[in-house]
Amino acid sequence: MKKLEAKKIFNGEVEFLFGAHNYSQVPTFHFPEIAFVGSSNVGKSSLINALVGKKAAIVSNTPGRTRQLNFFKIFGFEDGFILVDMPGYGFARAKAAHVGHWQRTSFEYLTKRSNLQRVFLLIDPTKGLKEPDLEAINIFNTLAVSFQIVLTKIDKMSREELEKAQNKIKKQSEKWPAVFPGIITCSALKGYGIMELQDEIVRILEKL
Ligand SMILES: Nc1nc2c(ncn2[C@@H]2O[C@H](COP(=O)(O)OP(=O)(O)O)[C@@H](O)[C@H]2O)c(=O)[nH]1
Ligand SMILES: [Mg+2]
Repeated sequence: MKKLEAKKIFNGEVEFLFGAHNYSQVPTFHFPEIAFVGSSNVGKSSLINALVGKKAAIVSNTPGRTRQLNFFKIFGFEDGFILVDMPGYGFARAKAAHVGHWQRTSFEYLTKRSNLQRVFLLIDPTKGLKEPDLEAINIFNTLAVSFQIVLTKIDKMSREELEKAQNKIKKQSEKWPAVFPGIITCSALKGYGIMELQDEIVRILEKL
């Protein structure tokens, strides 16, 4: 897929479908879904906005919406596909009884959704992998949920710092069976890596 075509797909019509508090509220769709997961403030909503070139996900930043799963439909490719803006985690298996309702909802979504084609796990490279990230990765590996690492906010680092952080995560990822190879680096603020991520999503859709 040519870069221009991917860009055209993402710059076309996008619609906020709904926000779900419970997994049971989420209808069964036959459109492919791509989910964006990560800790609060890692930049999930900003990245979705950057991908679609408009303020689509801003709606999820309004109070009450941040603990929902927010579904955005992009119409420009075949019958359309869906980007899912997830609430910030973490999941703590050992403390299942104490895990918040919205975290359980996320967990249920990520593990039950048959049309979920890829999970992008966002990591802030200035912080590296934290305990909640490792817990999520553990769950993905255990349940064979295919996920790919996206380093966000790379505008905050020098090239050398980024390379160092990226190498460290790459090394850690060698032990993860469910990780999709290739770390994507981007900045929603500066637009770096956005086209690459658009291309990656289109590649996922083309393979279906
Ligand atoms: N410097 C920088 N800041 C960013 C970037 N993406 C998001 N932010 C900021 O990080 C904060 C959290 O972003 P948001 O998208 O709401 O994160 P979410 O909680 O994961 O949805 C906001 O203040 C954003 O402006 C980025 O690429 N670079
Ligand atoms: Mg958000």
